Amino acid sequence: MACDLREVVSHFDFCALPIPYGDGHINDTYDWQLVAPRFILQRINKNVFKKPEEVMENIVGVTTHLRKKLSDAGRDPDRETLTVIPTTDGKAFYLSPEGDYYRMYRFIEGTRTDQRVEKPEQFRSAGYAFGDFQNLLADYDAKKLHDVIPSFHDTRKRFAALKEAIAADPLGRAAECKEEIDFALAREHEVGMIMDRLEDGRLPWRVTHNDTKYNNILLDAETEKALCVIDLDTVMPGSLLFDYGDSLRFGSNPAAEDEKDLSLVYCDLVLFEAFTLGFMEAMGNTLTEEEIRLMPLSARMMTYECGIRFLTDYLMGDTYFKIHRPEHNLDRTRTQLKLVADMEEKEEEIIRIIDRCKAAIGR
Ligand code: ADP
Ligand code: GN1
Ligand code: MG
Repeated sequence: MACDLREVVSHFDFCALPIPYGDGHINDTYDWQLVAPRFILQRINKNVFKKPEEVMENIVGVTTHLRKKLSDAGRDPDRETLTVIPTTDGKAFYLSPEGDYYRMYRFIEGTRTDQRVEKPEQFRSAGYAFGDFQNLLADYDAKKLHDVIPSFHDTRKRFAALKEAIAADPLGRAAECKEEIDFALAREHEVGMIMDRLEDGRLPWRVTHNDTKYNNILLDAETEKALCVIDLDTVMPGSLLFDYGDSLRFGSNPAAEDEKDLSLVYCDLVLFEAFTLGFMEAMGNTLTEEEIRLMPLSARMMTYECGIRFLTDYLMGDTYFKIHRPEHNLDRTRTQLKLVADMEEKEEEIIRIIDRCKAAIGR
C-alpha cells in the first residue's frame, strides 16, 4: 500500500458522537462507543477509474436511493446495501497526499463471498438479488449517473480494441494466440447485438450494475441466501442483459475463470436455469419481450466480450487485469472462449430454459 493506513483511516468519520451521560454536577461525562466494530477500507484503482470522485458520486446516489427503498419496504438497509462512511470533512472519499483515493464502508457482518456457485439454490437467490437490484433502481434517474468507464459494455468497441491490439502486437504474442484470435474474429457479426438495440430504442436503458460476478454478492452466512449486491464501482446506465449475461458467464461455469484444464470448463444448464428463474422472479412484468428474447444470447455475448477483453490485455502486455502468472490473461481468455463455444452448442436447450422460466413467472 502506498501510504500509512493508520493515517488514512484517521480521516474517516466512523465514530458516533459521544452523548452526555449521567447527571453528575461536577464533570462532563459522555457515553462513547463505536457505531460498529468493523469497516471495509478500499483504495480505488485509479488506472481503471480515471475519475474516482464520479465513482463515489454514483455510489452515494445509488446507495442513498436503495437505503430509502429498502426502509420503506420494511427491509434492512444496513445489511442489504452498502453504507458509505464519510470522511471527517463530510466527503465520500479521502484523497491522500500521494494522490490515492480511499473509501470506507460499514462491514456487513455474518456474510461471505464465494468464488464459485456450490448449489443451484444459491445461484437462484443470486439471480433474485441482481433482479431485485435492478427493480429497486428502476425509478432512479439514470441521467444522474456518471459514465465512469465510457462504453464499458460496448462489445463493438471491445472488438475494435482487439483488432488494434492484434495489429500492434507490441510483444509479439499474436502468433501464439492464433486459435483464440481466429475464434474471436469469426464472431464479429454478433458484436452489436445489445448496443445496436439500446441505441435504436429496441432495448430500454436501465440502471445496471455491470459487474455481476457471483463474488460481488454478499451471502448471508447462516441462510446462505444472497443478501447484498456489492462492488458498485461500475453502476451506470446500460442494458439488463449486461447484468443477466455477465452473471451467467461467471456463475454457470463450475470451474474457475482461470482454469487451465479446459475439460472442466462448461456451461452448467442446471445452474443456468436456477439463476434465470431467480432473476425473472424478481423482475416479473418489468422485463420487456425483446429483453426476454435476447436473454439466451446475452450470456454468450457477455462471455465473448470478457474473453476478448482478456485477450486484448494479454496482447497489450497485461496492463489492465491483475495477473498472478505470466500467461494468466491467456488462460482466462481460453476459459471464456471455451464457454462461448459450449453455450453456442447448447443454444437450443438454453432457449428452452428461458421459455420454461418465462412460463413459470406467468409471462
Ligand atoms: P473488487 O472490486 O476488488 O472486486 P469488492 O468491492 O468486490 O472489490 O470487495 C472485495 C471483497 O471484499 C468482496 O468480495 C467481499 O468479500 C469483501 N467486502 C466488500 N465490501 C464488504 C462489506 N461492506 N462487508 C463485508 N465484506 C465486504
Ligand atoms: C473485473 O473487479 P472485478 O474482479 O469484480 C472487471 C469486470 C470483468 C471481471 C472479470 C471494472 O471485475 O468487468 O468482467 O474483472 N471490472 C472492471 O473477472 O473492469
Ligand atoms: Mg468484486
